[in-house]
Amino acid sequence: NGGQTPFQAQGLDQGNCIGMGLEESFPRGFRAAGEPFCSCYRDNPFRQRIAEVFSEDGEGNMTLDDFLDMFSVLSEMAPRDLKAYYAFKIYDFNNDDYICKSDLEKTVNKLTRNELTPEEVCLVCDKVIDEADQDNDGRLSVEDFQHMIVRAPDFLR
Ligand SMILES: [Ca+2]
Ligand SMILES: [Ca+2]
Repeated sequence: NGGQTPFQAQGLDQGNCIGMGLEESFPRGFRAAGEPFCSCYRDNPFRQRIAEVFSEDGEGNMTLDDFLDMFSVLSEMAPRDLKAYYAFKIYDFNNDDYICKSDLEKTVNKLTRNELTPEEVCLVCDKVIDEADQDNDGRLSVEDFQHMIVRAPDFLR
């Protein structure tokens, strides 16, 4: 009896029950298509924000359609303009259609996983706005942003 798993050792078939529950929570084809995507999505510091942007109610409660939209935008195949559009929405934390300095600070903090000091973050944000702000209004419009990512594609990753 040396080959028993901890589950079997407890006398119940618990391992199998748990496995079946997980299996049924996703439709089979959908789960297979989403699997590699889900594993990188789980580590994404923007996970909550992405869910907010793509959910119809804006609060992160995603329907299957929302999820499929998100999946197609985040996939390798999506056109760059489309990715840029959604990246802009994700970084525009207060939804006012501009990326201002405080939006950018949140973005930089997430991108760097809070490894920079507040002073460094401030410096980076000033530099980004300085370089990308085409019309000098101190904030980034979609046009400013698209100009920026042509030069700094890291923001789309
Ligand atoms: Ca904003
Ligand atoms: Ca601007």
